[in-house]
Amino acid sequence: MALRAALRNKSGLSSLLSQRSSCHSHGRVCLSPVLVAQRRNNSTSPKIKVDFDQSTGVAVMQMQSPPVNSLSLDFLTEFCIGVEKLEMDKSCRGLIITSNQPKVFSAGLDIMEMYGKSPERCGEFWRAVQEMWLKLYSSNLVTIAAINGSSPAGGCLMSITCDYRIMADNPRYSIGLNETQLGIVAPFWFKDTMTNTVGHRTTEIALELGLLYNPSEALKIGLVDQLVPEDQVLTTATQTMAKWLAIPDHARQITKSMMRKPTIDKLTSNREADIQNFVSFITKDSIQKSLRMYLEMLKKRKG
Ligand code: CO8
Repeated sequence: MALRAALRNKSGLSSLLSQRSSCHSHGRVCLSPVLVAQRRNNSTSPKIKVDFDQSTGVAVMQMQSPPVNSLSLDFLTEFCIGVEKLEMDKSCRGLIITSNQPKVFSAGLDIMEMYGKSPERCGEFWRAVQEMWLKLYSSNLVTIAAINGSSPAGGCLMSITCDYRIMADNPRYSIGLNETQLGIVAPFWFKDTMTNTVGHRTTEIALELGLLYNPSEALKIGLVDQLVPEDQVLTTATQTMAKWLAIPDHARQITKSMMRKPTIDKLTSNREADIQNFVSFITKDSIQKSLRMYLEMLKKRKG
């Protein structure tokens, strides 16, 4: 698949999309007919729905991959392409990420992508996870996570790459990096993103114990910025976005980059080694066994 091939390629999606979708003339980006059509309309792909309001410059991206928006390779590929398209559209300034699945923002990485797969496939998957993080953490857009359900592990990672987090005030929902509970280890860039959000000591405790926080606890430690009633998550995100967009883009973008660049550089300069680490770790028999037990536990809990 061409899109997956783009993720496999070190230059990532940027080159593919720039070849496919834009040309440069007199210093201005001109979009291909496909993108021009999408500027006016909402674009829908199977796992992601994007509503872009050109009058406000704000796009709402709804994750719609039942049952729990788990981050599979296909999901991540679509997601990255969606973000990249918005990033390339000069009229887009803000992105709100939310879920249209009941009770769940995202269940994190699709465990089935890490269980019983070949090393090659695991490597391809991990590159896509890295790509998602790089796209979001380095995005020039204002990014707001409208967390309208549980958000464990990779779902939490996705949330903490955003500039601001608004969560539904429902004690049944939880958020956190719970990797150790699965017998796996949050990679250094998950850890760094969490540390940048809530500080070193809180991250140390959270990661060692694989803690999942309810919304009040998450607010208390600064893992989310605001709690609102469930039916107000999206409207609050839209109102908050307007405040962020009142700041001149260039000043905000340079500030964001100043804050995040060292963390981003750490992964970009170690990307291949990080993929190798992931593949050799996840394909170990003992880790596969832990994942199997966790999957069984998920099924039993359901029953
Ligand atoms: N991947 C794949 N399938 C999943 C996942 C997942 N992450 N989460 C849930 N499912 C499946 C369930 O098994 C179930 O399948 P089925 O219908 O076939 O039985 C279905 O989705 C629905 O799940 P639930 O019935 O549990 O749905 P609920 O609405 O009751 O609960 C939750 C939703 C809270 C999201 C719950 O499903 C849950 O806790 N899921 C597990 C979340 C989790 O622990 N994710 C961790 C993924 S690992 C990760 O993101 C980072 C890994 C970093 C790797 C580092 C290695 C070096």
